Amino acid sequence: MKLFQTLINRRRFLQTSAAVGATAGVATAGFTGLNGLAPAPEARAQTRRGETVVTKSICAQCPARCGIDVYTTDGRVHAIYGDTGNPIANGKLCPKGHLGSYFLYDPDRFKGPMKRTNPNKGRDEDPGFVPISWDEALDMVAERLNVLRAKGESHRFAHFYGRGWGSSDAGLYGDFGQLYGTPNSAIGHSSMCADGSKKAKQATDGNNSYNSYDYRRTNYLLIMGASFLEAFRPYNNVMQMWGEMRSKSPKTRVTTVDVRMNPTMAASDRALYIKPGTDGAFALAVAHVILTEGLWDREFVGEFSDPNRRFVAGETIDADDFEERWIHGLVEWWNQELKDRTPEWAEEVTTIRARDIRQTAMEFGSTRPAVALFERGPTGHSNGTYNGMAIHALNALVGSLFAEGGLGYQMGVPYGDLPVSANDYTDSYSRNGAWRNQPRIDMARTGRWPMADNMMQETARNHLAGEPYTLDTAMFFYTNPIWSSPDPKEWEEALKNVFVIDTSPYPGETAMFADLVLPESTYLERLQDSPTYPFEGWPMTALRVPAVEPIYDTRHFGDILIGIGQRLDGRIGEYYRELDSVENMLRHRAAGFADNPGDNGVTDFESWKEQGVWYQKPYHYRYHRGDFYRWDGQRHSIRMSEEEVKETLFKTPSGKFEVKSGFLEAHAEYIELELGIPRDRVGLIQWLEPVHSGGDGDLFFVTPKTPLHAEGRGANIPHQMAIHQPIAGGRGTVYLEVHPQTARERGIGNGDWVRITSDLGSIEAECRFVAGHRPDTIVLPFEFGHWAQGRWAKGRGPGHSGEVTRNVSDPISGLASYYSGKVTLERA
Ligand SMILES: Nc1nc2c(c(=O)[nH]1)N[C@H]1C(S)=C(S)[C@@H](COP(=O)(O)OP(=O)(O)OC[C@H]3O[C@@H](n4cnc5c(=O)[nH]c(N)nc54)[C@H](O)[C@@H]3O)O[C@H]1N2
Ligand SMILES: Nc1nc2c(c(=O)[nH]1)N[C@H]1C(S)=C(S)[C@@H](COP(=O)(O)OP(=O)(O)OC[C@H]3O[C@@H](n4cnc5c(=O)[nH]c(N)nc54)[C@H](O)[C@@H]3O)O[C@H]1N2
Ligand code: SF4
Ligand SMILES: [Mo]
Repeated sequence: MKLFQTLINRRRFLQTSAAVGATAGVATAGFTGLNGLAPAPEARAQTRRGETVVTKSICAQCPARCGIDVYTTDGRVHAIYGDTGNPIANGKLCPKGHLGSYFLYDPDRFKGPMKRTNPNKGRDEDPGFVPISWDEALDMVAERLNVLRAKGESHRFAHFYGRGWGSSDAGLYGDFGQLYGTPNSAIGHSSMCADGSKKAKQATDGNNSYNSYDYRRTNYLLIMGASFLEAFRPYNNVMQMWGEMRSKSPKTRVTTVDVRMNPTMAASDRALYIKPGTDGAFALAVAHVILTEGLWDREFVGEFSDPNRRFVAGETIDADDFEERWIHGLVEWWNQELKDRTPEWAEEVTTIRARDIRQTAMEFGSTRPAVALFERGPTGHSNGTYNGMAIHALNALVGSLFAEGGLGYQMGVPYGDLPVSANDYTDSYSRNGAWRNQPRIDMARTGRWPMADNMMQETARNHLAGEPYTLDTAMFFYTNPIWSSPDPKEWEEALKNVFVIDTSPYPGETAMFADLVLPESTYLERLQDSPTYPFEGWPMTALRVPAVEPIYDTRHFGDILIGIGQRLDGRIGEYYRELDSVENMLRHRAAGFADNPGDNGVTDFESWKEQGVWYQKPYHYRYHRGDFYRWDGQRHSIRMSEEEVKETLFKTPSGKFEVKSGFLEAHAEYIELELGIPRDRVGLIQWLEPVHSGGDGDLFFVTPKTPLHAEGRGANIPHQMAIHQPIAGGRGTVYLEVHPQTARERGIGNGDWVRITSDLGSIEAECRFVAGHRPDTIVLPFEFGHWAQGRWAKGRGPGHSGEVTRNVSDPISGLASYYSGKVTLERA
């Protein structure tokens, strides 16, 4: 295709080779060869072995953010290993991490900014990209934005992002929105990712966040719908923790609840197959047994005033008889919900045998410390928030929150301030312009989705309906909704008449609809901060240091945004001129380390660059026998008052762990309307039937992540796919995993080509028998079925799972219900 032909013009080539020469310090035969030109004579004559430089950087293929040592010889990256000084990597990487150089040398990469010449957009339309200079490209964006703002329509500009890293990219959005004047800076992809678990935590303990975990000292792990050995964050590290947990004494016992046989199920002590969408019922029954068997942590939960009293199935208790300690609403929860949630009841709902539920509950309740964790499995359904809350409440019942061997929340990084404050650069339009009265295009945080942080998947349909308005210009960073969203055809329609700016280095599906491509440098070419995702709780921030100068005419997203800002009219331009560059920002951020030296000696920008990471142990908070303690610099000795606990740990209205959620009660009317729960009951953690989408389908359809898959981004890496091939299918095909009985009932044989159909459409795949899955659930790994993204990514399918997945979401968290779809299966 014309599109993928080398688009470097002569000027760009000269810039490129000069830059590479500068990094390597020598003219290199290897690199110039890439551009198809004859190597310089000195280089050809060179006989000594190339010098290898090791750069500390950060892998960018998944949210684990592992520290990497990048080995560069004569300007070419040839090896990537785990950084021994990085606490997540500990010198190791997952298989994807080692393959990072393929992202750098991907032949399908955009080589510089491009402008679309074909006004028609569609899967079969060649965009007709032609190269332009960065100045032209940035001027073009600024001009559009200035015109919109002058018309009072700045809200019709939206930023969208997926994998943001830190203060030097996604961290720039808030100020941009406030200065320029748009509520849509930025719309993140979290509602297409894993917001369900965050909301379940916000609703119960007030922290809108994933957890940090103290696996090394955990003695029991209950894993529900999280792919611990394939995806759970931080992936490389949790695999290492698995090794520690399973070889220490006492060995951490593991029960896993999933809908299919995945590596975690296979490696666990007990694997329980649950009917999709029913995890809440299982967790409620476990809670029921913990209470009836008297296994709860009395110092955390509270106790009966009369020690002879007990929780008895079906019998209410008197509020006066039980004194609640750090839990709010337990008596009501028991009386109105839990007392009837017996294992026998749960067996009917979940299909898991009552005696397995009881046994799991007995083990979980009698082993300390014990942790219950979950991710997209239980939450990717219409009842996802309640499912998550029920699982998370198990941690409270056994006193694991902030405890040794339990779970906590990630501490922030003591960054220095930026050189300038955006507040000093506002004008009357940014302060009072009409945009202030406009909702976000996705309607998140409005009456439509009052509790959701983002609703990216609603954008396309809102734009198409003109409700609340239509978009004029949309800029995408590290997200590709035209492929990864549920029902992506909505996006294909919508983006036909929006001016689209994509910053992807790769020709993904969204880029194929772009009017302007401003390609970012790949992760091995850019400088970028990267504070950790929730990990062990203590603060940590890594630095991505370029291993090579950009090999093409690309820039870091932060610098692209600053470049646009500098070209905007009025005071905004001044602000971005003062901010100057990503490097300048990061130098100011690192100034915060002077008073907070890292455990590895990092005190400033230079030492941060050298070590690749700043961190400071330990975690500051600890729950112990009924009280919370704070770190005094030597030990956890400062007992925290109830007010301090409420401010820092349980950020709920009651300052306690809420099994009757004040957060949900504040939205009672909405929840009643959307989910049909009587208003006075919405706060209680409860069983709610899932609503499945997809029409008359008789099979559940699940599209999980695999170890060699990197969200939608790894599909054009031939080595990743080659290693994948035996498990998931390789070139030109993808395996749909089907229970043999399910297949035979439909006349389908192992290896047959099959069609998966929902009320939205059909996709095809190759059938593969997997006797380990539930017979009512078929499994297609996510990441296959691209129609763009590069020459190796295309044509493996055909069709991608999103195309048969309805765009429906949990009304509370807003998480797209990726795992609630039903389909039919037949021979193709
Ligand atoms: N290798 C790899 N790791 C990654 C990523 C990646 O792309 N590749 N991406 C990262 C990202 S963005 C995210 S959001 C996380 C996601 O991390 P996870 O949520 O752990 O990943 P999923 O693959 O969605 O796995 C969810 C599991 O839930 C199961 N499941 C589906 N429905 C149900 C159900 O109703 N009940 C139960 N109990 N189980 C169910 C699926 O079979 C699957 O095993 O992973 C991160 N880590
Ligand atoms: N059916 C189904 N769909 C799913 C899921 C599922 O389990 N099943 N999982 C969901 C989940 S958990 C997530 S997180 C989303 C992820 O989906 P998205 O939000 O779309 O995120 P990515 O796949 O990270 O984004 C891919 C885009 O980033 C570009 N890109 C790659 N590297 C870079 C870079 O260095 N810089 C820039 N600027 N861009 C880059 C790629 O070319 C591509 O355009 O998908 C969701 N979609
Ligand atoms: S776990 Fe994620 S960040 Fe770490 S090496 Fe693998 S892909 Fe890279
Ligand atoms: Mo995600």
